[in-house]
Order: sequence, then C-alpha cells, then structure tokens
Amino acid sequence: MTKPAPILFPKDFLWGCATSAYQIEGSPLADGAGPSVWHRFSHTPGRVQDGDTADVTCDHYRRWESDVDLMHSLGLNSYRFSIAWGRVLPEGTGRINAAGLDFYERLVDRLLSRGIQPMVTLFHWDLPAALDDRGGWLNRDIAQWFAEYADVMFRRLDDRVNYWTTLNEPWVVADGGYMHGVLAPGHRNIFEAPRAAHHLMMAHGAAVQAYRATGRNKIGLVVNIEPKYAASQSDADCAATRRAEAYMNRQYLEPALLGSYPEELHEVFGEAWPQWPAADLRLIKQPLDYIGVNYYTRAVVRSDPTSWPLKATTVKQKQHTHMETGWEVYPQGLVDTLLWIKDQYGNPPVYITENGACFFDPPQVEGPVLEDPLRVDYLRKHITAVHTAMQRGADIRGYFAWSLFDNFEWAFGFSKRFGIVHMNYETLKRTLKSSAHFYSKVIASNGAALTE
Ligand code: GBH
Repeated sequence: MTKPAPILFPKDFLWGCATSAYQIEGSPLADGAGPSVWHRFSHTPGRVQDGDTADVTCDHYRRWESDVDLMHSLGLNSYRFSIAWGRVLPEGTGRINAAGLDFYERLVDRLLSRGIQPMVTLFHWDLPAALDDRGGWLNRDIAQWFAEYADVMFRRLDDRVNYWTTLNEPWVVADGGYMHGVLAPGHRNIFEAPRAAHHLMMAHGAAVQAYRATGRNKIGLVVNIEPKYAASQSDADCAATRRAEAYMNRQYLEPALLGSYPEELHEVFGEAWPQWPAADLRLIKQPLDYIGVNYYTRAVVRSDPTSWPLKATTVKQKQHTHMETGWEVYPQGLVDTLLWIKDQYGNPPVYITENGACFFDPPQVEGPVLEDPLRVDYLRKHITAVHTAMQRGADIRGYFAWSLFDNFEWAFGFSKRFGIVHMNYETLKRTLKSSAHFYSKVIASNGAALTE
C-alpha cells in the first residue's frame, strides 16, 4: 500500500488547547472574588453528580506557572482560557478587584514569555451570582453590564491579547440554564429561554461594540455546532431536522452574522417566541473577526411529537463508536460543519475553539504515560477532517483541543474526563496521556504525524 500524502497545515496555524475558568481554577472565592452562579449551583445538593464542586478541581489558580510550562513542553503555540468575571468584578459591575485582574495579567505574561498566544474568552458560563440576583441573563441591562466588564479587560490586556471571544456557546447557557434547568442557574421555563438567549446575543454585540472603540486586535463569538441529519426523507423528519438545526445552530449564528433569527424558532417556541425590536438585532449584528466553532458530535434527527419542546429526537447510530457521554463519534460532521459555515456565511475566518472526546482511561496512571487510544483516534480523525475542509476552501486558522486537563465537567462533576493530560484529583498530579504525546507530534510536524 502506498503511504497517504502528508497532511500539512499553514505555518501560522494556531495549535492550542482549551480550558475554562470554573472548570480548572479552583479557589473560586480567593483574593476577593465574588461567587458565580456555578459556585452556587454546585453547592446546591442534587445539582451536580456526586455532589462535586470546583472548589479545588485542577488547582490551576495556584499552579498556573507550572501549567504554562507544561503547555510549553507540549509545544502549544496558543492557549484558549476564560476569565472568571467575578474575580475581576466581584459584584459583576462597579468595583474592580485588582487581585483578580492581576491573576490574568500574570497568566497572559507567562504565556507570552513561553511563546504561547492567549485566546481569551470573556464568558464561559460563570456569571457573577450578584448579577443573577438582579435577574442575570433575563435582565436586558446585562448587555451593558457585560460591555462594562469586557471594557475593563480590553483596557488592561489588549496590548498583549490578540484574540478575544465574547461568549462561549450561548446555546448551552440558554438551553441548559433556562430551558431544561440542568446547568446553572437551573431554570426550566420556555418563556425564559428565548429571552436569556436574546440577551446573551445583545451582550455579545455590546461587547464587540466596546471593543471597536478601544481594541486593536481580533474579537469573535464561539458557538457549539452539531450538524443535524434527517433520519429519513419524510416531510416530518426533514421539518424536525430543520427545527433542531435552527434551535441549536442557527439561533446564534444568524443574528450575529445576518442580523435576523431563523423562522423556525416560531415553531420551536410557539407563543414564547417574542417579536424582538429591530434595534436589538442591529446591536447583535456586529462585524466579527472570526467565528469559533466547538465541535464534538452530530445528531440524526427524527420527528417525535412527544419530545419537548422540539418535537424531534436523536436516533442513536449503533454502528458508530460513542463517547462515555453518549455522544456519537462522527468526524465527517466536522467537515460538513466547516463547509456549511463557509457556504452559508461567506467563508469567515474560523478557529476550531474546542474539539475533543470523553473516554474512560485505563487505570494505570502511575507509569509515565497513560494510554488512551480512543482519544488518539478521535483527535487524528478530527484534525484530518479540519484539513479536508481547508482543502475544500474553508478558511480555518487554528485548532484547540478540549481539553488540556481532565476537569470539572459541569453537571457531570469529575465523572467525565476529556483531558489529554490526566488529573489525579487526590494528589493533583498531572500525567500525560498518549493523546498528549500524539498531539504534540502533530504540532511539531505541522500535521505530518497525522498520517504516520
Ligand atoms: C463544551 O460544551 C463546553 O464548552 C465545555 O466547557 C465542556 O467541558 C465541553 O464541551 C465538554 O462537554 O447528548 O448527543 O444530544 C459542549 C456542548 C452541547 C456538546 C450538547 C454535546 C449534546 C449531544 N455540548 N451536545 S447529545
């Protein structure tokens, strides 16, 4: 058999890992930080699996220096992390907590000193609890609260941070936090979910507007995209697929990039879908420098009148591997997603801001390397998928593996592991998995190691 042609990425391609503040930092109330809705939620019995909280998690808040050295040793040229809003503004607005700002400044400086480009997310779900007490994402004023916080960050760090992200996955916040109640703040209300989603997008727009006044680099939005494929060509299944796709994927991209919401949302939310002021949509649609895509899985969709609220259900594809979270492994879905964005939205610059897999790792964690062949296979196929989409013309600028470490996996607590570095939650020892070694080789060879 002839060897496949080597895969090569552009020289300036960003190769990184992604994390988020609440998931890895620990010490959530240290040095004057205000609590977040996730601190409250995880401390409410019954909300997170096994009663886990992120009070310690990876202890990155205290181990950040050696963690940056670890990233450097893997050869990462970029690192995507988020700022805990409540460390910087304990009440969400108003008084600035210097110690919180200093923490992120030191982190950025160390990353730069090791040749690692920071990509900074302003909001990865840990809303200050003080703002939740004022209505949180249900209060329209949050757009200005968020812009105020964003402006504090821009003024302090835009001289060193080249890549900013307003929100991580607004869909997850609206769907998990306000529609189904499985994530913070734990509401289950079909009238609230569209409002939370709309205010998230207004906050995004207001922050981008603030950035144009002071910032000189790049700012974008990160969305989770899960392509939807109809289980059959029946009218009912096709309509269900369009609803699912409008609800999860287009509800965020279309207002941000086109300035309108998908028609199908009327069907999805019924009378709970309001008529939004045109001025709101003008605020939401701001010119962006890039789109961040988080891709994990796809869904094959069938019409199901009993399923609330979409009247659509996912058909399990038994022939394919599934992660421990139950998500199907489907690399072609990433090719399809990237080409879909290219075709639908005028080929904007795209970063894969998260991609990764949850598998139980074998128990031998004391040796030098922990073997995780399923994760290696997942990364190999998905990074190859990125390259395939680029060859077909998609403008992809970088790739971030989720995640650097095993960490606090939201409502799953510590029961689900996505890291390329294993975390021992007793000793906090970091152990490389074979996926970390593999990813390191891919980076060092700029892709060539994918076909070895
Ligand atoms: C990301 O969200 C988050 O940004 C990150 O913080 C998190 O740790 C990481 O993923 C891993 O979970 O049940 O088959 O219908 C993930 C977004 C949206 C991906 C819901 C899976 C459900 C698939 N997720 N989706 S299914």
